[in-house]
Amino acid sequence: MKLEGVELRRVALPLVTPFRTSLGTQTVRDALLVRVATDEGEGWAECAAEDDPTYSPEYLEGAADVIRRFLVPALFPIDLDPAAVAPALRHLRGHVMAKSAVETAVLDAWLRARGVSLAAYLGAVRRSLPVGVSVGITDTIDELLDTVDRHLAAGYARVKLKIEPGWDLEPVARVRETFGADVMLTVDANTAYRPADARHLAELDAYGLAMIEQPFAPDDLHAHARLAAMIGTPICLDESITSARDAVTAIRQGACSIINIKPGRVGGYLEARRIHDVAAAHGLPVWCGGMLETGLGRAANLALAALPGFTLPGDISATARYYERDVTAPFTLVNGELAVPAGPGIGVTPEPSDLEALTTATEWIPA
Ligand code: OSB
Ligand code: MG
Repeated sequence: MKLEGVELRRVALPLVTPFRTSLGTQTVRDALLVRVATDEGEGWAECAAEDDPTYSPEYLEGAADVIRRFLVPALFPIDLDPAAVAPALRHLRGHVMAKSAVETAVLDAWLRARGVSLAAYLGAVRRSLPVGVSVGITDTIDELLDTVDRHLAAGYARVKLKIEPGWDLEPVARVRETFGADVMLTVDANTAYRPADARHLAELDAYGLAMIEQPFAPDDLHAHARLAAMIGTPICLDESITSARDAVTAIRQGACSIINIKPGRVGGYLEARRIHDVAAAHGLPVWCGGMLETGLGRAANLALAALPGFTLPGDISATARYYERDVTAPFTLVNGELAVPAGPGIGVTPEPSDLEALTTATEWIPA
């Protein structure tokens, strides 16, 4: 397969409610979409990078620049197949989110041309999945309880509360006390704590959490391992894991017993599958994280989350939890589950009128 050109498209999707985490507040998802044109047809993907380099060192304009300036030119000369993309980009350091978007668009085009779904290609074993919801920090506990109540009524199988110093024990206690012991509840700190907070975090043990996600800095595996040794709640890593090698290192150090796999954060769906495989080999459960994806990223994440080791519900919520209008047809919960797209490639394509309405800029990178 030969690459003929790449379109980069900026879209802006207003969120139905602001999403506040320890990293900041988001009201709009500005996303970068990638469309590859090849001699065998086209493919789509979305880049996980956000406007600002807060969750990750990558950011949207930087991702667009590295794709335009380095990634696409490195792919023009080669005979493309999904497994050839990462090796062709290996001499370029970092930029895993940009690389993931390009690889996924190639994967979509290649699978589409062969009539194979991403789910089948990756080794999916389920056709629909129970999913979770990530709940931002709110101004009041009452507002949090209302939000959680709505999500549980909608059928979500797991609720994740964003926490930060000053918004942790009390909201968690109130949610647990209000909704009972049977709700699968987790927390995500997005690196907001310091190692000296370990004793405070250990108090979360009282609330039967299924995990605490990424309390400390991405590069501080040691602090996570020390916390793991002093609390009963399982530690899950998100920001710390950017490759299968990172995953093995973290597991060996005892820094986590669960991994949040986000394809963008690890360089793509093929590396994501490798992390799934090494986690399974070590007996660790994994789940699919989210980056407030549009329907393009959501479709692909559902395919990944249908692999057998994804035994915990992912941050893959219904479209209505994020957006009133998306670039694809909406994903809806049916009996608390989302269907895994079964069509060729990622299984969805943008709806032309929605795509046009949400687009803020486009750019064509010719061969
Ligand atoms: O830490 O998991 C995170 C969104 C943006 C950046 C980081 C994270 C998140 C979420 C939302 O928690 C997950 C979703 O897409 O529903
Ligand atoms: Mg997280």
